[in-house]
Amino acid sequence: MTDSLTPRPEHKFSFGLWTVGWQGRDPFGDATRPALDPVETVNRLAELGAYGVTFHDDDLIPFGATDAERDHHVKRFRQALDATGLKVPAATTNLFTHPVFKDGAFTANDRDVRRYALRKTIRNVDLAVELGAKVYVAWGGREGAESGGAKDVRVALERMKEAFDLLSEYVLSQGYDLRFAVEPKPNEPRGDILLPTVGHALAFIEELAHPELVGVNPETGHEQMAGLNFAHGVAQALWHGKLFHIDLNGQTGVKYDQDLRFGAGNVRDAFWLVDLLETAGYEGPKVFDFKPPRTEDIDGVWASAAGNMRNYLMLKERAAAFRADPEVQEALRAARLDDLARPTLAAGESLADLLADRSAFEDFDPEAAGARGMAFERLDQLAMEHLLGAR
Ligand SMILES: [Mn+2]
Repeated sequence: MTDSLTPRPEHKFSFGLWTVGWQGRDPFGDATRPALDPVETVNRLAELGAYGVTFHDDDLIPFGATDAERDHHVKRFRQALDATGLKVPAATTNLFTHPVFKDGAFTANDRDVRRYALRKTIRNVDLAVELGAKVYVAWGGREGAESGGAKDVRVALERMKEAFDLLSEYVLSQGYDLRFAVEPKPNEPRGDILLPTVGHALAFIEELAHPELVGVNPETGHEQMAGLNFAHGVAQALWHGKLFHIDLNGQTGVKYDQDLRFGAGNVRDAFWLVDLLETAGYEGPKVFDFKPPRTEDIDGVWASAAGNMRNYLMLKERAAAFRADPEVQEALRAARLDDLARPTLAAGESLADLLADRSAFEDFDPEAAGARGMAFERLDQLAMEHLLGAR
C-alpha cells in the first residue's frame, strides 16, 4: 500500500525511544506496561514507515552502566539501525530523572552538578555524532524553581549561557556537524522553568557566543500549556531561521503536559501547523514526542504511534486541498493577504516620502478604513470545511 496516507521514510517522521517506550508511570500510578527493548522499537518503527529514532542517553544505556554494558547496548542499537535503515536525526541528554538533577543541571545551584551535567551531555554528544545525528536537543526540564528566593534567575541564565557556550566550543573543536536545539516548556516538572516559551528561547540564543549553532525545538503541547498559538511560535522560529527541529504532539489547552498523539487535542492548531510546515518548506525531521496513554497495552502503543503519522498526512492532504481550492484563493485575496505581502513603503520610497505623503495621514479617512470588513470569517469557514472533509 503506497497511498498518500501511508507513512514513508521521505516524510521524515521520527520518534523518541522514550515515547512508545513510556511505561505509563505517572505521579499517581505505577507502570501499566513492561519496558520496551530499543531494538524492538527500531524494528517496529521501521515497519510503520518512520524515518528516524531519537533518544536520551539513558533511554539507550541505563544510567550507571559500565563501559562494557554501554558498548553492548550501542552495538545492538546500531545493528538494528543498519538492518532497518532507520536514521538517528537527533539525540538528547537526560538531565532530569536522577535525583542529582533535582535542582536542575546547567543551572543547578550546586557547581559540581553543573560540571557533571556538562560532562554527561558531552559524552552523549559524541555518541549522537557517531550515530549520524545533526541536531542535539536540549530540554532543561528541571532548570527552574518553585519559589522566588531559590533561584537568582539572572545568574542562572548566565550559567545557562556558559553551558551552551562550552557545548558550542566543544562541537567546534571536534569539527562536528552538529547544532543545538533548545526546547522551551513553561512548567512541569518544575513549578516554573527557565526559557518557558519559543520567544524566551529565541531571545536567549542571541546572547550566546555562537548563536549560529543554536536554534529551537518547539513542542506543540509546551506552547499550548502557556496558552500560546503553536503555529505562530513556529512561524516566528522559521522567520528567525531557528527552526532546527520540531516535536509534534497533542494538547487540550492550559493543563498538565498531556503528550497526546499529534492531531488529538487542538486539531485546528495542528491543521495550521501542518499548513505552515508544508508551505514554508521545512525539511528537518518531524518528531512525535507523545506518550501513548497508560490505558493502552502494547498494541495500543503501536496504534497510537501510527496515528501520529496518519494524522499528519491527513492534515497535509487537507491543507493542500485548502490551498489549491480556487474559492480559497479568492477568499485569501478578499482577506487581503496579498496586501500584507506588499512592503509598507513602495520601492524607492523613503521615510521622508511617507512623512510628506498627505494621503497617508492628513487626507486619510480612518472612518472609511475602519468600516471595511476583513472577510476573515468566510476564509476561516472554508478552512474548517476542508479540515472536516466537507469540501
Ligand atoms: Mn511534552
